[in-house]
Amino acid sequence: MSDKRYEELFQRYPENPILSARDWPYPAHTVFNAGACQVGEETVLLVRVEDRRGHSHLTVARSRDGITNWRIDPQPSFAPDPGSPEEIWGVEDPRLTWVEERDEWIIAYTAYSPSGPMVSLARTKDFASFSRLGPVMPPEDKDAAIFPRRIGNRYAMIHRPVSAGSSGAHIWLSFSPDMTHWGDHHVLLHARRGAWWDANKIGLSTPPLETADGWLLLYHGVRMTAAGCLYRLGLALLDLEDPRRVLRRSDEWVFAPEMPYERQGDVNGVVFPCGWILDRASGTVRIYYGGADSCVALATAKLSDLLDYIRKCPAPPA
Ligand code: BMA
Repeated sequence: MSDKRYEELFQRYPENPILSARDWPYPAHTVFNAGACQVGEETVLLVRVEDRRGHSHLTVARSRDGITNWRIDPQPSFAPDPGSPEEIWGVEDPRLTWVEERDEWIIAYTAYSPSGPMVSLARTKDFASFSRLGPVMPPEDKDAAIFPRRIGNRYAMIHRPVSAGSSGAHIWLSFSPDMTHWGDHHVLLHARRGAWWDANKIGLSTPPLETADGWLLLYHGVRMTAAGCLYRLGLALLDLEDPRRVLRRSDEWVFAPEMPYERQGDVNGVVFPCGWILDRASGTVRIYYGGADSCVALATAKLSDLLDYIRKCPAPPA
């Protein structure tokens, strides 16, 4: 059984960042926070691109090895729908889930409406054409992802609502019979308080990953400091058949801004993964993350190391 130290849990790709605005085939301010998935022999990233108005859209980048030789769509692949007031200020931070029973990818993304950010869903079979399922959570809500299969007979979604006057932003779990109507809302993980790295504001990073031990979650904690926010990552494990049950949660962060491309950019001190891809043959997970809201970077980890780590973490208080 491996007992990896913090420094050994994740390995950054030495030539990070793997994508930045310089690589873009059309004018872009920054590229970051990409959803990720494997489609046949190719890695597909759905990259958040911010234009020089400050509005974001999503563009597909494809690569055979998931690291180099990206083929980037020559124009925005998924742009805000001019007919949807919900996305008038852009579409951001997509999380991709293959839903086998529907034979399609479901994209959970942040629609930036003048009333605040909210959760919308779209679907695609090929990342060439997309259709919208529409807004599913009103503002303020973001950091959402769908589970790959029904729990019981319902779809399940993780998301992060923020309500005025609440004592923090927490991660929630909701259910739906049809992917459109969502209810049975539960708080899944509370932001901690005080000095903790994940005090006051947390959110899901990558979609839940099904493992024999449970649903593995990677989430971000936001530490407010006098110099700004620090976005760091922790792990949690949910019961496979009843994901409302949190089995484990890391006390310490497992990944944090350390490299120059994570520490310095449009927003300093941010690592923000929206996608991870498990290669079942090698047991390696590739984590694609935004660095400082200014680039896309890659880190890898062994799934067995992450599971060994989280198994040793405490069960949260009942
Ligand atoms: C969050 C999201 C992310 C962003 C992060 C740091 O609230 O909006 O898109 O990367 O802040 O700026």
